[in-house]
Parts: sequence; structure tokens; C-alpha cells
Amino acid sequence: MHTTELFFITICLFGFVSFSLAIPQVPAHDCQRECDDGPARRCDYHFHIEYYYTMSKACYDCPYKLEDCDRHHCIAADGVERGVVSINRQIPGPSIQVCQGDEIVVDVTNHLRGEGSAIHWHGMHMKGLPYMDGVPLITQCPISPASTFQYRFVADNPGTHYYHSHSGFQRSDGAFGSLIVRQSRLKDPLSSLYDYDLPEHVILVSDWLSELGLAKFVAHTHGGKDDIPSSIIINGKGRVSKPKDQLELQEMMPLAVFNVEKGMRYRFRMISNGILDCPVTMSIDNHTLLIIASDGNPIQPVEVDSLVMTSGERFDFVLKADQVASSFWIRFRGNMDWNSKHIFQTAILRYENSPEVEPDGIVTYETTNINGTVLNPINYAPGDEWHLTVAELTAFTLENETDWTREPDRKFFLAYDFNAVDNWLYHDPEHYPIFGVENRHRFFTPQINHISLRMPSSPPLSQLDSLAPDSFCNESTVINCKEKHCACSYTLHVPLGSLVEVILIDEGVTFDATHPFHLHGSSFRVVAMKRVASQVSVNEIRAMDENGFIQRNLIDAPIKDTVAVPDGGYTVIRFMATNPGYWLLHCHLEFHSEVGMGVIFKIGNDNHLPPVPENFPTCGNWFPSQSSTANKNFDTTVSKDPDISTAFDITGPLVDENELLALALDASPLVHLNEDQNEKDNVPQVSSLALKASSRHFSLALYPIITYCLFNLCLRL
Ligand SMILES: [Cu+2]
Repeated sequence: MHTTELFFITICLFGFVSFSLAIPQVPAHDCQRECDDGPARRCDYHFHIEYYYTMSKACYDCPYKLEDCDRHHCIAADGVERGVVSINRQIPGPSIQVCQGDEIVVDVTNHLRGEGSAIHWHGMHMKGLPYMDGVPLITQCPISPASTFQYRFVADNPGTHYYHSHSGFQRSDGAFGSLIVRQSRLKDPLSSLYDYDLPEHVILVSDWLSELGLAKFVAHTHGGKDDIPSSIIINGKGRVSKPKDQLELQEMMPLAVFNVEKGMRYRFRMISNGILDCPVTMSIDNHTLLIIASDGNPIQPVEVDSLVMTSGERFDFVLKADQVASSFWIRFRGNMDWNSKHIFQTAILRYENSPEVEPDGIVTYETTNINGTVLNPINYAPGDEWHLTVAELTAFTLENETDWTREPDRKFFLAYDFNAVDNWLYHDPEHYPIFGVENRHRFFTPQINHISLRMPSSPPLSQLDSLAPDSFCNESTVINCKEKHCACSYTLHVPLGSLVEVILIDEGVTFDATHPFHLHGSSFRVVAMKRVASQVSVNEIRAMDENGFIQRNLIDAPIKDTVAVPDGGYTVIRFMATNPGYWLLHCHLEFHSEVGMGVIFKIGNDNHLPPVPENFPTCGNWFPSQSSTANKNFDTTVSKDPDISTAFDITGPLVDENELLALALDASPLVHLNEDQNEKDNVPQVSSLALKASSRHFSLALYPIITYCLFNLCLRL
């Protein structure tokens, strides 16, 4: 072989290696494909959850060398260094994009430091699979550190969904990702409205803190600090909120870019992973948004100029690329609590063949508020010309299986506010009661019907026998909750097959807020919504209902699984209780759900529940038996720390146990899990699906280079 040939081979190999190193991200999963009604696949993933860091050593010279920000394991976020909880050292975690009917199998390994975890599949109904819902201490034990838990379910309800940790503050620290379930164009009722539905057109929006969520939470609840985020990230990217002409060089972080071709119509899928009370308004310069679906459910298309998303909501829209080929700002504005910090973010819509430069114009907080029609505005009543509430949307198709017009079998008024009670977690009634400290240190507890949801010590779904019957409560089992703090496993029992109506009421007395409520295990119809006044009481709403003043759409109300409630108003939802299990309905703001702003729906009786999976992990309290501890060599007199034992009674309900009435969870009592095996056998199980997808390790883009090198080599040899 001649020297020139050796030189050429070396150059080719160098080029090959350089190109490989330059590939920034992991190749797409085989299940991310055009959905064509071919055979369903089994889609395997392995999630490694761990504490990690933004702008780590993996980021090299980011942002001075922008391509370094896309390096393997580099999480740039908004450029502010902080600890995070990442999945596979990515934020967002890997995007799961499958076709309807595929089986999703995710092995979740917990590498966190002494902290449990669990992943919830937000938007998946887990019909017949309640053990896969991923709510620690309700549907499973937290995944212990160093352990792996396998989630396995069929992606049966199509649409734009997402996944996130349901444990502590891990979701606010980065443990979330998109979950898209597509249909073939033939099955998708919306397919005539767009030309492309591309994997890269997912917009995952999250408010973002400058420190770990837990640190922010304890500083807020015990130190009187604010609960306002510092930034927004779009698909894990963003900048600190300053106009571009005021940014320092190290703040010039890369933005998310979405590419389109002029003349085409694109389906975008937008997801909100909101953490704090910060709904986000989104708009795209020179373009309108044709909204076609929400929370995975098609709606009659509506064209708007901007869209507000609250935590946990998803909206699909069609963007018509009908402008001159150029780049346009996508503007994101933080509302509510964000007003004080003027938080905004930008991303870029870029047409093919336009220069890779940022759009003209300096974006400021003020210019993220655009004129025109707004969908899902904050705290508006229906009927406003420029503000379209989600209750005014209509479902795309009428469904005849359910009679939504009949009287509901169960009706619940769930009224909430921030209550001035001495919640023992944040106030000691004797030493630092809520009204014994200065204003900024007062922690008002967000509660539903004056009850804080306290997690049971074992998951009732899989370990009901481990729980004392009086672990559970509802309004009929507690008293004096307006005077003292009530916390217990707040559970409402609903017979299987019931039509359920929930009237969510935000009394709005303490602060102005927007609480988005998310239901697990089912979607619901948003049949009514109204802002009544700046404050409202549950009795006023009851009276309005009795007198026929709550107008419901029982014909074609939109179907969702997450919905905001106007402050000083109500949102009415209806769902069919057809999925047996223990399902949460909770505020999706992290700092609210973590302090118990939720309720458990127990749907069906114990004999309706599918059997507990074999060898399902267990957890719970443990106390040694008397005989195992009896030791005659010790003085057996029991001494207790008087302070700790009175303040932290963790073994029983925090309401006065003597005042607890018998459980009033109607129908059967919450005991005896395994009553009727025969009925359980009828509950559908995960079917095993064909074809395990093999991993693809090479990018198709490498082939032209290899071919070119081999061709030239052959010519020379
Ligand atoms: Cu809330």
C-alpha cells in the first residue's frame, strides 16, 4: 500500500471518528416510526434516575462554543449551575414516541442518594393496570435506591402525554419527559388538518428553579422565602429572563429551534410540566395556532393567537408555515406569581433555507403579552369575546356509549383554599403558631374540604391488609377541621360503573391562584367553568347548583384529564368510574400536591381490583413484637421525649382518634383485598406483543461518508 493511500485511509478514519464525536444525541428509538397499522411492537427503555448537575464538565466550553451545549450528557438548561434529578443524564428525559397498541416496557433504576422514586405516566389511563400508575404509597411502594422497577403497559389511548416522577420534588428537578402515542393517518380523525407530525415538533415547557426543588420548598415553608421560579426551559433549553441586548456573553445560551418548510402544515404537540403557580402563555410571531386537541383528545379546531397552559395540560396545534422564509420568535410568558419576576422565555421557529440567525427584535417581558384571542385564559368566565375558556371547546366527535345527561350517581363538592391552620409540618401550635409569627413566615395550607391528604404508610392498592381501617377518612369521619389541622388518607369511594360529577371550587379567600387539577386513571368531560367573584363559598355554589344556575354542557363537552379552576369560581367535571383502582385527583402544582392538596378515588370494590402482580414490592411500618424485645436485663419503663412525642404523632391519624367515627366510605369497607378471584380473572391483563425492537447504533447519516471513503479507496487500489 502506497503512502498516499495510507494517508487517505487515515484522513477517512479521522473524518469518521470526528463525525461520530460530533453526533450530539442518542439515536432515535426503533419504536419512533411512521404509524401505519402494521404489527404492534414492544418498546423497551431503561431509565436511570440520578442526581446530576447542569453545565457539568460534560458541557466543556458551552455556551462560548455553542455546539458544546449539545454534547452527550451536557444539560445546559438556562445556563445557571444547579443540582438536578435527571433521567439518563438528559432533561427532558428520553422522549417516548410510539404507535397506538405498542407495549411500553420501562425499567426504572433508582440511583438517587437514599431517596425513593416512582414514574407516573400522565395521560395514560392504565385501564385494568392500576399497579402501573406510578404513585408512590398509593399504587406501589417507592422504588428504593439501588432498585429497579419495571413498568409495562399498552399505549392504548393516543395523543400527547408525558411522564414524570411522582416522588417528592424530582419532577421540578428535571425528572420528566414526553410520551407521544400516534395513530396511523387513517385512524387519526385530525390527519386531514396537517401535512407533518414530526418527532421533533414536541414542545415541553417547564418552569425552572435555580436550586433543587426540596431546597426551595423548605426555604419557602420554614424560612419565609418565595415560591416563585426563576426561569422557563423549553425542551431543556433557555436563557435567564433578560432582553437579549442586556445579556452577558455567558448568558447567551442556545434556544430551542423548530424547523419547518414553507407551504406545509405541521402538527405541534405542547406539554406543560408546570411546577409552581405559573401558567405560561405561548405565541408565535406572525402565526396563529389552530388548536386541535387537548390532553390527547381531539377537539373541534379553533384558531387563536395565543394559548395559556397550566401544569399537566397538553395542547396540540397546527402551524401553517405561510410566511416569508425566515426565523420567528416563539414567546413564552410566565403569569400569576411570575409577574413579580418578569419571567419569560423564547424559542425559534425557523423556515428551511433561511439563515441560521435569531429573529429580529428584542423580546422583553412586556412584549410577550400579545393581542388577539387567547385560549385557556387565567381566571376568566366563558362569554368573553377575546378569551376562550376550555369549557367553551367542543369534543371532536360525539360518543354514544355514555349518557352524560343523566343525574350523576355520585356528586362531590370539593372546595379548597389556603387555610390558616397550624399544620404541624410547618407550625408548632405551642411554640410558633401561624398567627404567632411575622406575616412572611405564615404558611397557609392548601386543603380540599379542610383536609390534607396524608399518604398512607403502605400502598392501599397492593397492601390494604397492612393498613389500619382508620387510616382512611373523608368529610364524615373528621371534625373541627376549620379550627385544627386535619390530615389523613382522604378517600372517596365510588361504586364501579358510576357516573361521577365533581364540582371543584376555588374559594379564593387567601390568595389569588390558579390550581390545575389532574385525575389519574381516566379522563373527564369539562362540563362547566365559571369565575363567580373574587371570593366564593361552597354554600354559595351549592345554592347556585340547587337553583339551576350552573349551566352544564352535557352534549359535546371537551374531554381532558387536567383542568384549571378559576379563582373565586368553579369547574365541573364528569367521568365514568369504569376503571377499578385507587386513583388520585390532585392539584398538579408540585408545592401543593406535596403538602396534600389531593384526594384518592377508590373506584369499585376490592373484588373488582386486578390481582396484585406476583412478587410485587412491599413496604410499610414495622414494630418489633413484644416477645422479640423482652429482655429481663433492661429496665422496661418507657421514657419518651415529651416534645417530640406530642408534636410528631406519626402512628395515627392527626385528627383526634377518639372523635373519629366509623368509616363512612360507602359500600364495602376498605379491607379484604382478595375477595373474589373469579371476578378479577375477567380484568384485562397486559398481553405480550410481538417483536422486540433491537437498538439502532448507527446514524444513517454516516453511510454517505463510509460509501464515499470506500469508493475512493477502491479507485486508488
Ligand atoms: Cu394548587
